[in-house]
Order: sequence, then structure tokens, then C-alpha cells
Amino acid sequence: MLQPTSNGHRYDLTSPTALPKAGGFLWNQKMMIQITCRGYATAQFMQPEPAKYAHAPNLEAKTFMQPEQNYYAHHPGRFVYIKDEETGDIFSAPYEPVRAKLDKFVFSVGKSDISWTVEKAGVRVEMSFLLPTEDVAELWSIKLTNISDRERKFAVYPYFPTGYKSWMNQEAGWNDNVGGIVASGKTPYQKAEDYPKTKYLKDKTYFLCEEKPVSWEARQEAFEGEGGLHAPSSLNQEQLSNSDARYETPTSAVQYRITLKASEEREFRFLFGPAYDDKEILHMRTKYLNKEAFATSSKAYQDYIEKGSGSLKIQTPDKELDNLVNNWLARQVYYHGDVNRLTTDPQTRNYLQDNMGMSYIKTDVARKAIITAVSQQEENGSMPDGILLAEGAELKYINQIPHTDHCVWLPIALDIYLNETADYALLDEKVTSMHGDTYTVFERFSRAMQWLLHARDNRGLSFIAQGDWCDPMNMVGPKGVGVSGWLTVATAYALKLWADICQAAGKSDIADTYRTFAKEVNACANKHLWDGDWYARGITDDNVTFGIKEDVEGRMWLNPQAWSILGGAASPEQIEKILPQVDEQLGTPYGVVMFAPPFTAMREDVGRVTQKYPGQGENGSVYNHAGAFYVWALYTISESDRAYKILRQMIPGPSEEDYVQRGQLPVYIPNYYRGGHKMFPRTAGRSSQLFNTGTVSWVYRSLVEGLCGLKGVREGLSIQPQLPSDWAGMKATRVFRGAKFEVDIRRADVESVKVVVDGKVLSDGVIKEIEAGRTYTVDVEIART
Ligand code: CEZ
Repeated sequence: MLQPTSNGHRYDLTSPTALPKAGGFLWNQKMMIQITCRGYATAQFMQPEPAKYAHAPNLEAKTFMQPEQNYYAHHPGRFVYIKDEETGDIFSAPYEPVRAKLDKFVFSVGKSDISWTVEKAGVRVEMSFLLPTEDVAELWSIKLTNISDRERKFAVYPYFPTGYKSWMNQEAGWNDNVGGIVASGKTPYQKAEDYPKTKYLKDKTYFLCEEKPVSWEARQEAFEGEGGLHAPSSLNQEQLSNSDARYETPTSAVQYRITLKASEEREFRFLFGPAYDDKEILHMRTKYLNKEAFATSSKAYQDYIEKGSGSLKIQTPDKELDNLVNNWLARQVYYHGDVNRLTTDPQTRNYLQDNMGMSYIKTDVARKAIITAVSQQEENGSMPDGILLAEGAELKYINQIPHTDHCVWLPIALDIYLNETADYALLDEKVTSMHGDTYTVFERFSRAMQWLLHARDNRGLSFIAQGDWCDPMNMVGPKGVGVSGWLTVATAYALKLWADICQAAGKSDIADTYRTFAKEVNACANKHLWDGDWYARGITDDNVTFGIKEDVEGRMWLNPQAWSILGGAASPEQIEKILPQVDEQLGTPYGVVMFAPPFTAMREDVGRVTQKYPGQGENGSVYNHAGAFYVWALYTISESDRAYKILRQMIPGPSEEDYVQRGQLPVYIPNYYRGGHKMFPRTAGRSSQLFNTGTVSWVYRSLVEGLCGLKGVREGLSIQPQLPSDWAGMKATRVFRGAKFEVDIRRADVESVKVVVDGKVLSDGVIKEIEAGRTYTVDVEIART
């Protein structure tokens, strides 16, 4: 049903019904498209705010990318109907909308293209598409092959619905000038001052045909008739009716009539995308709509995706892990750092973490992001809720709600950047902020740490306001009194990291100061938040401690545990108590849940998180981002078996049963899998299908610096692998500071890690004076278990 092919470079799914929502995604810096095996698609492009060029046939709500989106017959998608002109039988590829039983179905997700091969009644349909590197458009090819042994006649109807464009103005029709169907609309607005913002938007959607069709349909109703999408009436006629849409729901369907001898094939090419006017459409046509341009674009897009292939390749006893790491994970990290989740105001914590991952992919992008972030630091040292990335961008959605954790992510992102580059000169760079003040990067970080220290109550615990990392935890501290247990221990972690950075930068006095602060904060956490076997999640405005033994719902939360390990609040004795509690209370077959048990009713002193569906999103799902923090925390205390187990649970498969339950292809890690496995076993483990998640930066880090133990330090590359105890060895290729390290890790009769580089034993396990361009052979021996 689901197989990796060509060394894990692709995944092939051979059923359209087993994992109906499974899909893949492609992106470039201007757009993103997610498409399911059955042909449903969600595409967005930036102008500069995210917009769509294919919609549902009804008025849609505008929102950020949401998990667990449902599909339905009229959902936007990319389809082709095929009619046998002799029998009148129809089916559609890839599967929707007809849902006919197919003789063969292969949905094949590649890194830089997505394709299908569908066979039915003696005809093979191959559909594939890719994106150009620079422009917003989809390059589609649809190929038919007669696989029967006689001549056949087919009518072929690509159907790319454009949907409801606007309640102010919409129309569509064939446009001979550009050679395709063009749907037009006007982005609706009401305030006169918004007119200039909408004036130059790309409000047209084009569906261009390389070869002129015999007929077309631009009006959704005319296309469907009484038959509906499963058997459109217009397909019963010899030709489509060439109807245009006049303030009616537009669509794009065209018809070809072809005769194919046995084994004969015929390929069609199309271009689908948004544009401002006919001139732009024509330009796109000339630039892309021919065989050569498709081939050139395909090569260019492959190169573009290749640039994000990351700094680690592994060969381990776990082939599925290898596939994810070697082919897919860096790609997902790259996506985050490359397009910032297609927003113009990414949440500050997301922006910093997405770029923390980018340090392993494109260090210059990460560097720039750190500067961009601190250039928006508030005058009091705090960080805003979102980072504005485009001219005229505004803080929207969740960024209008005050969260208090954003400063924490600064030293985390910087730490990784410095590990990878040793670019300590960054600290001395002067940055003038949008508010006009000028400080060095170093000073800005210190100011952010000071703000974190300041934003605490008289018990020394960190205020939560209307949220911390957990967005919907909005009612713990709206009065300005409630505190976050997680943020308190996270503050200590941030201070500790900052102290380490100060130390490495040669400022040991300052380092000592921040170390002392971290200790102080940890002492406060231990005094007020330790509940005997784990840390509480917070204390509300009304002084109620929650996330404790007495709580029936939301009893134990993962984040305070993970971060108390990271930040040093938890002593070895406390850690010994915490870990089995996490195993027992939060462990599930699909990973570790964010807290348990999930809430079944509103808790007004905790907030919106308790109103989410039990086991969904932050209400106790296997929220992989939180799981990833924990995995990294486990690696920092050499809990390699526990770390590996949880990391591994983030990847769907490899058993068929697990794939079906999660419903997702192992080509990315989703933001969550449903929790509540005791309450709702039927839905537990189900993937959110949302590939926007801070998880991947942490997972990548955990693999590079934890599992493989190939961590950058100021002087070079430190080597300290942490293999699961039942692995005899593994191989890794690590790209670091321009050099390549071929690492072979094996168990041997050694007490501690023994590192041999190009034949010489290293005394401290750190490879120093790295020469860019050189390939190092590294033999590592680790103790047997
Ligand atoms: O967003 C994520 C945020 O992007 O939720 C995380 C948070 O740390 C990330 O910064 C945990 O709360 O507001 C909400 O209820 C939602 O839960 C979203 O904001 C959530 C979405 O899953 C992202 O699409």
C-alpha cells in the first residue's frame, strides 16, 4: 500500500482510499501547495499577504493554516475526467470526483514533484506537476496511454475548479488572447482606505492550455448540470457548451477528443495560477507553457529543493528513520526557514525556531533572521509577539494576544547558530531597531534576558499574561498576576544558554552573573512549583496551582518537565521521579502527549486550551513540538533510549496498521497526532496533516547533536554519539563549516567515546582547526551496553 521508492526519494501510495487525506506539498518563496492523493489541493501565494487562486464554490473564511482540514466533493482540486467515446463510460483521475474503482492507482510524492499513475479500462493516465522556482504557478502535465490492444477514442476533460472568487464581482470565460480560461474577480473590501491595498492584487486565475481544446466550460453550474460532480451532465454531450460565468461561480474545464492506437500516448500541458492582467498571463504562457520550459523548470526546481538537503545523512539499523532524515526532514526544516510559514508576521517564537533549524541548512539566512528579530525588539527589552517581514505587514490573529515567552527563544536560536558557525562576530554587530535605539546584538540579548528576569512576580515566577508557548492558555494570567511554570523554568534555560554563550565569547564575568540568575530562578521554581513527582504548569490569577496531582484533568504537563531538565531546575533525584511519571501518564503508542488527561470542559482559569476538542491540538494531543523539546531534554541527560523511542514515534509507519491509523505519509512530521487514546481510541494517532511546526528544528537538532552527537562547539566539532542501546553502530555524513565528515560509529570495548580522525586518536573528542572543503574520515568507538 505504501512504499518508499528510489532509496526513499519518493513515497508511493497505491490506494486512494486507505489514507484518504494523505498528501504531499511543494513550495517556493512565493507559494505553497498541499495536495492529497485523491486530488484535492490547497494552494496559497504571497502578495504579500497569503491569498488563494482556487477556492471552494462558496464564500470561504480567511484564517491561518489549520490542522485537520476536511475535504468534500467541491473542495478545490486538480482533476481530469476521461470518457470512453465508444461506451460513454467515465472515470476521473487521480480519483476524485468520480471515485470510480480503478485498475491501478499510484500516488507518488517526490521532493520536487508530485505525480499519479492511474489505470482504468485500458487507458493509463499520468498526471504530474511541479512549481517554477521564482513564479507563482503550477506546471501540470497529463498524459494518456492506450494500454489496450485496439484503437480507442477518448474525450479528455481537465477540470481545475476556480471556485467562488468574490461577492463583489466575479466572471470567467475562454480568453483566446491568452489561450485558456480566465476567471476574474475583485478582492472584497469595505473601507475606502483598503482600496489601494486591493487595487493591484492578482485577482485573476488562469488555466492555460498548451493545445487548444475543442470546447470549454467556465461556469460551474453548466459543467455539473443535474449530474453533479460525480457524473457531470456536460460530459453526456459531444462537446462542452462553452458557457461563460457572469457573476456566477467560475470554473475551468476544457475538452479534448483524441484517438489513440494501441500503445499510443498523448501528452497535454497546462498552467494554473494567479495573475494581475492578460499581459502577465501571456508572459507566464510564453515563459512556461511548452515542453522545454517544463523540463528546464523541473531541473531548476530540483536544484532549488536540493539546496535545502541539510547537513546530515545517516545509515542506521532503522531504515524508516534513515528515509525520513536523508530525504525529507531537512526539506521540511528548509521549508520553514525559507518561507516562514507563508505569513508576513510569523510569531516571534516560530520565526526564531524556524531559523534555528535553518542554521543547519543555510546559515546566512539564520544569521539574517536573528538580526531581523532583534531589530524589532521593544525599547524595554521585550520581544514583540510577531516579526514583521513585509512592508505594510501588521500583527494579526494570535499576534494581537500578549504572550510573554518570546525572549526565551533568542538564545536558543543563537546557540545553534553559533554551534554551526562560530560566528561570534555577530554579537558585536550594531543593530538600530524600528524604534530608533541602537545596541549591539550582544546588548540586545542581555536586555532580553533582563526583561525575562524582570517579568516575574514577587515569588520569582514568570508572568504569563494571555499565553506562553501554549497559545490558547489565555486565561491563567489576564489580570497580570498569574504565572507560568513552564516559562519560569524556560527562563532559567534561556539564562543558562546566554551564560554559556557569554562564556564562549570570552565574557566570563557576565557569564557568571547570568548563571547566578538562572540558579535563582530555578530555586523559585523548586520552591513554588515542584509537586512531589513533577512540576506544576502554573499558578492562576487567583493563586490556584494547576498541573498537579489533585487535578483530574490537565494533571501532568510535559513542557515544565522537559524544560526543568534543560534549564537545570530539576536535580538528578527529581529527574528520576519525573521520567517514569512521563512514561506512565503521558506515553501513548503514538508518542508522548502534551498533557493528560485532556480537558472535557472549560476551565475558566486556564482558558481556551481547555475548550479545544479533547485530544486535539493543545488539548492533550501528541503535540510533536512539545515532544521534541522533551526528546532534546532527554539527550542532554543521556537518556538515549527514551529519546529515540519518542523521536521514532513521530514518524508514521512502518506497519500498515500504523500508517492507516495516522493517515499520513512519512514525508514530514505533522504538528500533532490525536491524543486521548484511552477516551477515543478510534481517532487516537490521527495526523493533523499540518506540516507547519516548530517540531522539525528540534528533531533535526536532536538527530545531529543528540543521536549522532556531532555538535558544533566554538573550536570545532565535538563527537559524543548517543545510540539506542540495541544498535551495534551507525554511519553518518555530516557537513559542518564547509567540511565533510564521514563518521563510522561502532560499539567496542571502550569505557568512553574514542574518536579517531584520519588515523589519529583525539584526546578530547573535538575535531579542531577544521578546513573547509576537506573530507574527514572519523572512526568512533562507543561503549557496549
Ligand atoms: O499554533 C502554534 C503556534 O504557531 O501553537 C503552538 C505555539 O507554540 C506556536 O507558536 C502551541 O500553542 O491559537 C491556537 O489555538 C492554535 O493552537 C495555533 O495557534 C497553533 C496552530 O496549530 C498552528 O497552525
